[in-house]
Amino acid sequence: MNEDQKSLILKSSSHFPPPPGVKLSYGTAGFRADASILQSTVYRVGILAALRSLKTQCVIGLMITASHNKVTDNGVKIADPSGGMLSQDWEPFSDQLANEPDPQSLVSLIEEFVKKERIPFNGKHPAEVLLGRDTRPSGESLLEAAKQGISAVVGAVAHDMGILTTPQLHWMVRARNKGLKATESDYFEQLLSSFRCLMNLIPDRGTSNETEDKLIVDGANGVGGEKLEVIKEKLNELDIEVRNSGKEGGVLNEGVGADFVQKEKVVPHGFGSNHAGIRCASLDGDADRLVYFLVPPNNCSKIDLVDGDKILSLFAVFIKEQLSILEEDTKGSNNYKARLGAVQTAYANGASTYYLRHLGLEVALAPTGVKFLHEKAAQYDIGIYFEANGHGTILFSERFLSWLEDKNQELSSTHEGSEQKKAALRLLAVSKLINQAVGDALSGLLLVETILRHMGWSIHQWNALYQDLPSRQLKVKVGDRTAVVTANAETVAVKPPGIQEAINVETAKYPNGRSFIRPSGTEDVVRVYAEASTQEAADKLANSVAELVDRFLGFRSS
Ligand code: G16
Repeated sequence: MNEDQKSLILKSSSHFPPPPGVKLSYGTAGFRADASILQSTVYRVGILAALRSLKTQCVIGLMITASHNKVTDNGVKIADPSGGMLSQDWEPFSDQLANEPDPQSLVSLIEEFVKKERIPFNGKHPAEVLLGRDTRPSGESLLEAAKQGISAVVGAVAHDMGILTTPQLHWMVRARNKGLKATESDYFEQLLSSFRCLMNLIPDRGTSNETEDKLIVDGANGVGGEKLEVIKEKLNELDIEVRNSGKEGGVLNEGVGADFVQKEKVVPHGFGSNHAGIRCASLDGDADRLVYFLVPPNNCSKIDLVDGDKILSLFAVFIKEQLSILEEDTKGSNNYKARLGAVQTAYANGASTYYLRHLGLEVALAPTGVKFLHEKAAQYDIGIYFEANGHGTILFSERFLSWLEDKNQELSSTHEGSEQKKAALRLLAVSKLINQAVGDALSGLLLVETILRHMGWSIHQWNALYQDLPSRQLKVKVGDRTAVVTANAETVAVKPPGIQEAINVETAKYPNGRSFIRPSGTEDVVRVYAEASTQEAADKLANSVAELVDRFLGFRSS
């Protein structure tokens, strides 16, 4: 770094002093806090994005969103060259960068990091960053702060891609770095063409199709509803009604959206008894999560939740079916036994894990956070990962895809029109429809819709794949949530001392009882999860574990 560069950062950072007494951490999915204190953080993440681009010599993404959090919060996260989350070994530097109060020390910190990482500052490949934001009112000014941070690195270029879903930005970064077309219309085009390809391959089963025509989607009053309207305009094949699109004046994530629906298990605003029995879905604030639900006819405030675990299971059934068809072609010269695996977190309902294992899948457990699940899923030929909250996708390895392309070619000459050929085409279409960078509610929704039609299933039949064990999730406000430290993919609390033993005593009181605690990485709370054989028992267990958290860590007064 030369003197000009250092003085540029020194000068520009003086416009973005960090708020005194605030310590932020990169967390589960980037920095998140009340939007009013984020200018400095976002500015500094702008610098980080430019450095990451120089280091990797690739295009990097910077997304301004706080996803499921309340509308007054905001946040910022980085998309790496693959379109995935920021490499975890850069997280400690991002925390230091965000929290350094002194401008001169900030410059020294950057200089040392640049040296340590051998980041090239030779001007040959200037940094390039794609910027996106969700619909939060604070997004526009935070985006300006990000641009200032990026331009504090000499020669760096920022491209404002406008209001996007988080997965759209991740998709664009991945596409750009693969040398593919990467505009928003290319994204829609890829989704729609692969969706149509799958629809054209739906078998004629000769039996009645139970899939109901209409789908009603809760857009969380966020960007997802807006983008789904665009898809809807281009699709004649699906009858979609979007509610809570943000146009009706509702507040982002308030009584609406996938996080609300999945955690509270009640109908979102704008849905009621007139929707009983109809297939409904809910997106979260930046459309990286998707859950389905049913409003039952008798008790309209409670819903039947069809969560991320069930989406995973539906995808697993379909992929497994296609792989089995391909494996029937034993005469072909080019055969391959693909490794299909699933990745879940401790929040996965015990019944879902049992179901997936029974289906013959390997099931791995990862800590909460897409970055952890994605890494594990990438170890399979086809890895399906989902959090119960609806965040997930299907990853196809390059090796498997290249085998599949060859197989498809081989079948074109020998078995055109065969079931094997159709299975190969279906898997190729899925790999294009489902976002390979990150969980994506819009592409996930289109895949669910095609699979239901492929199977000829109603949402009731899908929901009946297995029966969830009753569960309950609670949040507890404490003085310092970092006092909770977990191990074994968050199934065991190792700190504060003694709390796990106390949780074990409570859990043992309930048949099929299971409970764990973990500090949230996106909100200032400790989360409690409990499941048991009845809802009453799950509620009691969750409440008693929440009381333990309170007893060990103390209530915060605010
Ligand atoms: C983010 C992460 C998810 C995680 C969720 C909740 O989702 O991407 O992997 O499950 O936060 O995390 P925590 O329990 O640590 O608060 P989103 O949709 O908010 O970006």
